[in-house]
Amino acid sequence: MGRGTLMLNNLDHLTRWESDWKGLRVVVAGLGLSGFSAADTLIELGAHVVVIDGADTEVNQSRGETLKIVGATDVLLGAAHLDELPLINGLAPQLLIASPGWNPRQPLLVAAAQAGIEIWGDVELAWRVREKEGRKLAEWVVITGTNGKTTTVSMTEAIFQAAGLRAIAAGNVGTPILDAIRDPEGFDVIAVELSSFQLHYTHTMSPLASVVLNIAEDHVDWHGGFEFYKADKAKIYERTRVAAIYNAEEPVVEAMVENADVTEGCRAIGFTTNVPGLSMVGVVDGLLVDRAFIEDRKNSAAELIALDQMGEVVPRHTASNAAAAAALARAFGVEPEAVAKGLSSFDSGDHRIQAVARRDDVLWINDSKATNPHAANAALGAFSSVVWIAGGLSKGVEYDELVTAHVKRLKAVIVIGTDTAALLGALQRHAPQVPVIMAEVRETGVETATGSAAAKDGSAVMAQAVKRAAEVATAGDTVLMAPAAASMDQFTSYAQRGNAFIDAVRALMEEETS
Ligand code: UMA
Repeated sequence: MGRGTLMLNNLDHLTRWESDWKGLRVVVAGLGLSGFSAADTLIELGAHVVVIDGADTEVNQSRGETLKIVGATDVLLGAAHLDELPLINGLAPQLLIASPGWNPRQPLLVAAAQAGIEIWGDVELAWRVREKEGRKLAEWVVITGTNGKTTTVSMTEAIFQAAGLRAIAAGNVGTPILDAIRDPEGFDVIAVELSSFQLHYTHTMSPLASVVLNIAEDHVDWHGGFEFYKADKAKIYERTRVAAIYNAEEPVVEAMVENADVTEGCRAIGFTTNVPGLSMVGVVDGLLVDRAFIEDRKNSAAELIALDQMGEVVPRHTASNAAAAAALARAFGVEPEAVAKGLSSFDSGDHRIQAVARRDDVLWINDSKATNPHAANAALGAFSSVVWIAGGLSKGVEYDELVTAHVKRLKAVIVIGTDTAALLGALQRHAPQVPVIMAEVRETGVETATGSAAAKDGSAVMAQAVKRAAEVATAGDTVLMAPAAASMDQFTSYAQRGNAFIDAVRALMEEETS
């Protein structure tokens, strides 16, 4: 490597915990889960860290105090700090760690890029400090996709644990990857869920196995276009060492593997809910089978699990996620018995096509996890006559395709959310005959006397939506709450939105019986 390259890329030597991080001047952008873990790690490593967050809230103040006590150089809270890069000990920063919520057009990130300062995410930092004397060095299997990431990462964790391995699910699923990395004992393997945001800021990761589950329009506003979103998702395959796993039913995903710069010797492995071809995991007669990781794969397949062992109803997308999780585990060397044990013990959790009640032959389904049109598409496709509760934060996506695909099954649409223009436009264009009922309660959090927003729990808006749905639903209909949008305009999370729906449906049932 020439001197010029060294100067431009002067952080290349930082590749393990014991590398020389001392005195490195770092700005950490964001004081949420990932920002806190990154700042805390860097301080422990001896770096000089300034943390910036646009929100001067009580939570951030208290987190900031904690970081100052352990040795942060400074913590800057409030919008005033978002435009200019701070000096650290009188000098320009050498590295900026961006939290996933920060898009690359933020002035601070633009300034860093223009000044030639490297920008990493917490995942890049975690990759570079994963090796530490005296700690077990974990393999990484990494998972992304528009939908199904959290289910698949949890299934993968369950399979690894069933195999007797020390394993954990981390990353976008909720446990920051740096927390998993810093576990004193270490892990045999970490199942890492990665969002497109995290992938954008990841540059040198070289996982054992990687998978893109599926691709559909999402987070377009953050990335500035669907093409950029896809390109960031595809980064997951770069430098993969053993198996680059793709959804064989989605040519776009397969093309990502074909174009990826993987490590020499890495295999492309497909997964499918159909009969698997050579080098694939798939389904034959209700059995999940492996035609990828067995010696005689040309002529035979190894049985992993009968799908009905995973539950009474196994929807197609669940079988698809199970196939992907099985492929990741098999790439690591897990035996078929452990795949079966892990998948049969796996509990898919709430808020995903979850039956809440059936009364007078009307089925009430909570699919709050449908935070984008692709996820809602799976839910809508499962029922024939639907009263659809939809709407929320649309994140810049289009609804035309979704409405066109399901117009025949829509009996009525109850619209919630504050950002309804895209959904209403699509309904007007493609489903003009379907009644659209607006939930008029517009709950977006209440300003309190102290100026802080009171918690928004959306219960009133959901109760109204459920009442309106009950007025139009008749025998044979399904009331489906699958908003195809994020929840944060009226609720605190998709889980809380789902719980508000469950509560409202139960309250309605009680009202009717009393
Ligand atoms: N902030 C600013 N300016 C900005 C954006 C954010 O100052 O322009 C500040 C906020 O005030 C806040 C902090 O940055 O204090 C929040 O950072 P963040 O939004 O990046 O969130 P974290 O708490 O660090 O959580 C992140 C992931 N969040 C996002 O990607 C938005 C979590 O995924 C993840 O679990 C966590 O890291 C640990 O890895 C959540 C998510 O919604 C579940 N993910 C999206 C999804 O799944 O669709 C991608």
